[in-house]
Amino acid sequence: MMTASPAPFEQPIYVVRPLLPSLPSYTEALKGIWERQWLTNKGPLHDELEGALRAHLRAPYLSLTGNGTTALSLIFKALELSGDIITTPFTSPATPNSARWCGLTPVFADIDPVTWTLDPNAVERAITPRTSAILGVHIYGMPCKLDALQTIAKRHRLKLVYDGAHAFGTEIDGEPISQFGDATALSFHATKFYNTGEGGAVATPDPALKKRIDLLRTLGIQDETTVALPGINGRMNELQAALGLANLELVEQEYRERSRVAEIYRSRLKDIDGLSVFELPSHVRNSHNYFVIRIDGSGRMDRDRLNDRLKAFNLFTRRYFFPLCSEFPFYRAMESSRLENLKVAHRTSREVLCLPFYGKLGETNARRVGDIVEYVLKT
Ligand code: T4K
Repeated sequence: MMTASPAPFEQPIYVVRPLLPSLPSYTEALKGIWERQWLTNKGPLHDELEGALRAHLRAPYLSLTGNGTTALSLIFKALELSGDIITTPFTSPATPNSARWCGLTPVFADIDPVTWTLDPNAVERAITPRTSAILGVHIYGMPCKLDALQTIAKRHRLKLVYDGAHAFGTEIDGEPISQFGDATALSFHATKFYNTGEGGAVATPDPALKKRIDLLRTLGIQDETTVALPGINGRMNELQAALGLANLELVEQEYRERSRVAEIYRSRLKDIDGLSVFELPSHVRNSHNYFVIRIDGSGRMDRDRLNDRLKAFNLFTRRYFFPLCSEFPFYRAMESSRLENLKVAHRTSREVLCLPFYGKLGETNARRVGDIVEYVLKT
């Protein structure tokens, strides 16, 4: 057992740092943009990235968007959803808020205690004649219960949408996650495993839906005089696409580095009372977007105290996702937000903590993080 206090980090260590190409390689890519003077509206880099990501993710069809929230909104509009959409409260505000923004009512259902994704039984209980869709979240890259949700959606003639913001590169038995359901939204925000600064995409197995998304993301403009749909501006621009192309070259190395950090965390944190690591099943390829631990209260310290005490070591962990979306003032009063309805989600949101997780953290710093977490929890 460690007794001497580990030294704090000299610089703040954040939960994530964005993947970035070298500045010279990015400025090289910018030269072409300057020469062409073509900044947005389906420029050549946009189209190149769309094709490259489709191939990389083995997505049947893929449309780039300005961010993940817009990707979700475009899906809801393209599917012409109305009424209620059943979703999880254990997620980013982006998930229910994008639905609400599109005139839908998010109805919260509880999560499964092991996968922390939507519990299919809870979903089925929440279905009413007002329900038009199910919105599952592959939280931390953990796939939703795909077969069960598909069966329910089919039985009740509902659309099935996935929020795959954390699931870049997630595969199940070698099958890419982006082919399931009617459509999957991806986020390429700076804090995601793969980023374009701000950015996102819609992946779908349906070519007709891809066509509608493409039209909706560009204000519905078909040609100079035809506006076919009441769309919005959901585009990605050329500067983002250039960053995306450069970052795509780096994802394999980033994945290896994050795998190494994850191994170090696992071995450093395995014998601490009350701490467990959130693990994905072996048939799932981890997206390595977050490294999540659970502090279940059986040890010496609760999650919030740990999160606070780590700050003294210049370590800034995050409580994704606390509070639950159902606790937000504008959702709190809904019937589905009642605590009795969301017991598993409520407990989970009070026990999870995301540790710093990015390739540049490096092995030495990962060991230091492990030492500090162990020290704080054991003293
Ligand atoms: N669905 C799910 C399940 C999501 O998690 C998200 C986004 C979405 C949908 C929507 O996708 P987008 O529309 O965003 O594409 C962050 C992100 O803003 C948000 O994208 C993300 N989820 C959410 C989980 O996390 P914050 O408020 O925690 O970010 P912030 O600014 O506190 O950053 C966290 C840490 O990252 C900082 O302490 C330092 C580091 N950082 C951050 C930025 C922005 C950097 O080092 N560089 C940066 O540029 O929300």
